[in-house]
Amino acid sequence: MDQKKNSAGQINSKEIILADFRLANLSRNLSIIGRREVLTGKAKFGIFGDGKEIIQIALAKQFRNGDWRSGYYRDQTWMMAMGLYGSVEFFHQLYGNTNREINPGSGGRVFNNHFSTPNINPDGTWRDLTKQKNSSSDISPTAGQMPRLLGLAYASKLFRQNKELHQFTKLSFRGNEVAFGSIGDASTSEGHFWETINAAGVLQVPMALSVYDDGYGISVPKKYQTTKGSISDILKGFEDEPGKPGILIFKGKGWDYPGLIKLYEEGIEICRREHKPVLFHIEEVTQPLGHSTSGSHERYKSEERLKWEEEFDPIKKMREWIISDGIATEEELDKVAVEAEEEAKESRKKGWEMFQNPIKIERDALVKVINDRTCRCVEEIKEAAVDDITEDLKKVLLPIRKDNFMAARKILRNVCGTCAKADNLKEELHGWLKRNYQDAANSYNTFLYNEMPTSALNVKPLPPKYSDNPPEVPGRQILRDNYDKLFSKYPLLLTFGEDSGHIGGVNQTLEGLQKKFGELRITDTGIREATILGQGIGLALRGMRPIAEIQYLDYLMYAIQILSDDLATTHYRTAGRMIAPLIISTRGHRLEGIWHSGSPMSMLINSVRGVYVCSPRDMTRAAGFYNTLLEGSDPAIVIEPLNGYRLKEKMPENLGEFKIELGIPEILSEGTDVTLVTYGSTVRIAAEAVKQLAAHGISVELIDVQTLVPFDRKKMIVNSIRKTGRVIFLDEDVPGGTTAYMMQEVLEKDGGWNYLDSPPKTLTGKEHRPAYTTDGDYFSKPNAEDIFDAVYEIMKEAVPEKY
Ligand SMILES: Cc1ncc(C[n+]2csc(CCOP(=O)(O)OP(=O)(O)O)c2C)c(N)n1
Ligand SMILES: [Mg+2]
Repeated sequence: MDQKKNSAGQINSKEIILADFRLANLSRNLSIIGRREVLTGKAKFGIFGDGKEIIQIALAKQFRNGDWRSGYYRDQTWMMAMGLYGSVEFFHQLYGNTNREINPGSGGRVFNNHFSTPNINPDGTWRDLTKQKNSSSDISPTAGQMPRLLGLAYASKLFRQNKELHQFTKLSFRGNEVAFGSIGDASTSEGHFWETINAAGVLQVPMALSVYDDGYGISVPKKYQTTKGSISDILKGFEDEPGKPGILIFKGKGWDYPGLIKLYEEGIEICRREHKPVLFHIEEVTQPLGHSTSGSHERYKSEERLKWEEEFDPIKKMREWIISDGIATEEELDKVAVEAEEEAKESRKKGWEMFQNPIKIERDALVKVINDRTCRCVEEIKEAAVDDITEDLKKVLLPIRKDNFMAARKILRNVCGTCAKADNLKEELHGWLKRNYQDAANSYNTFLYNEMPTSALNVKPLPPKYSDNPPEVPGRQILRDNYDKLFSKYPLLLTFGEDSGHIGGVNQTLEGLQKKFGELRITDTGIREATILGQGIGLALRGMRPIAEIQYLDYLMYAIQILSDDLATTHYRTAGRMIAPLIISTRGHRLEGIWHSGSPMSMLINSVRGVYVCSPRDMTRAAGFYNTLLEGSDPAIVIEPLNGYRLKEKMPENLGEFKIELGIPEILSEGTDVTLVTYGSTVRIAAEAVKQLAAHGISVELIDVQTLVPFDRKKMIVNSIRKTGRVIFLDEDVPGGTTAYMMQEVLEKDGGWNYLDSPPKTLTGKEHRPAYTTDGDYFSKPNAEDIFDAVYEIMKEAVPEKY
């Protein structure tokens, strides 16, 4: 290899430098062509990595097998430099190609330049993560990548410091992995950024974050984003000092190829060796094509800025450096640049053909079905409509599947049903639609939940076993002793949260366990719900089994963005190739006060589809859910009933073993008049009302749904309604909240309306947040008397002569 010392004193081969120059050019050309594809209507939206090419080439040089990335939509060159993204794939992403073989990162489900690598095999088993370069899956919300980045870095710390984990050689090589992050300058204004930086400093984790400072967040310049206009200046207080561990801050320039290579080499070496968080503030970065295809930057950048951006274009600067250092000639570089441009053009062509061909094949098959029809309709208007729609379809210039389906469904409306079955166009069209809908559903409507053998839904239930005379203990002890078994059973299990460590949780469910299992497994964290969640996601992506503690359900709101945008969509947005089996443990219901209600369940279930939601009525059930979830591989939330920690329950003998099936309600008392459906803490109040109603001759079937997602997989509630003919849905959420959800599941989805003899009813909390004190609670949430009256009223309406 032709080696040469460059002006920065580094040894670099000409071959590598030219390959880097070629990649930068290729990437830039892809961005330019990609933008054009959107502006000419071939793709819907585009966002690109122009201006950030050189930084990412330097950065990628330090990325080793086993390392992790959590970045954003500017990282195309980085991914290409690591061999994880090809130039044709670039177009598959841009067009939204749903073929998972050729567009594996997202299967066309998300915007372009959102990446991922698989962490599991198709059967759900873990891949050898140390033998591949790993990228977590990008999300579009700015700074949304930060909480997860913390978790990816934290995993390395655990894999290094907890010797018990050294056996998991496919997950980590003793924690030597760096978690690389990237973020734009403007996104550092987000709270997630600051929460993550602070937590990384506290935890001392190998997190290497690059801030690409191009001076703008879309059109808004830095002076509106960052105090003093410099993120590294204002982060100074976080900097490492002797005896006061913090973060290391490096500064570089986005166009300085040799400087950036050196900078990253130095910074990453320390980060990897010492597990020190490092931040690279990369200034003087350009964005030659503007923010995205949604607008042009000439609208907001001054003439002067635009001129500067041209002058400091990193590719232009790299070229100047290569020439001035005598590494290659202008002609050599021109040749490389032309080759790169050709590859980009060629890739576009291939990508477009691969996107269009299957759509055209689908269309042609449809047209053939119509043209081949032997039976003509006697109604001329209908015949003409069929022909017109078909002709219009053939004329569509840039066909997408929607055109085919719209045409097929409109034609269907105009086909007579009078032809013989054999040559019946209606039948043919139905067949075409069914086949192709199935295919489209596979492309767009799969992988919300784990459907692999590792699904928690496949875990076999095992009832709690009791001795003849089981001791009755406060519920929290059942959880604690169950955890004790789980921590012995699963070395990869850990839990962390506010007050979880030293004191063993605010409700003492982890009492004494830190002492027994160590601070790395039962850990206190700062008050930072979003990054507690992200910490859990990062750990789960790396094969650990985290239980992230959120002190109370109401505080989950601080983390709902990460929970909803990141965790809940991980499996779906990677078209099934990543899982993050994070368990979130929290407690709720029956608390008093506006911010301690524990009630906003519909907020949860409607924003976290993709995550299972368990709402156990007592601690035995809660423990059973943890036991089930740890045998499966799905993200889930367990909401422990807050007022149940001190209530006595029978202590099972098979702690750590008994398991409760997800999605299977339990009938707590059999009845014949009314079915009463509820969950969580309200079960106890309902049981009290059921007793009172029995004394007045009304027989209620009380059903605890146990898990809200999945919901009643065996239609047990409908079966109950068949018997009673009446149903009431009860909880302490807002009107139209979770009771409405349950009602839809039972009456509409499962067909329960068929068996109703009385109108269905919901009984919920008031619309306002619940007020403080027992009285506040009594008048804010349903109580036993309310339930009594509601049920009594149904009966009175049904059998007025009796009640
Ligand atoms: C939470 C959120 N708010 C707003 C947006 C819309 N948005 C997308 S990119 C962007 C600007 C980001 O700027 P910066 O972080 O500097 O990154 P750059 O695009 O400049 O590389 C904005 C406001 C978003 N995606 N997410
Ligand atoms: Mg920016």
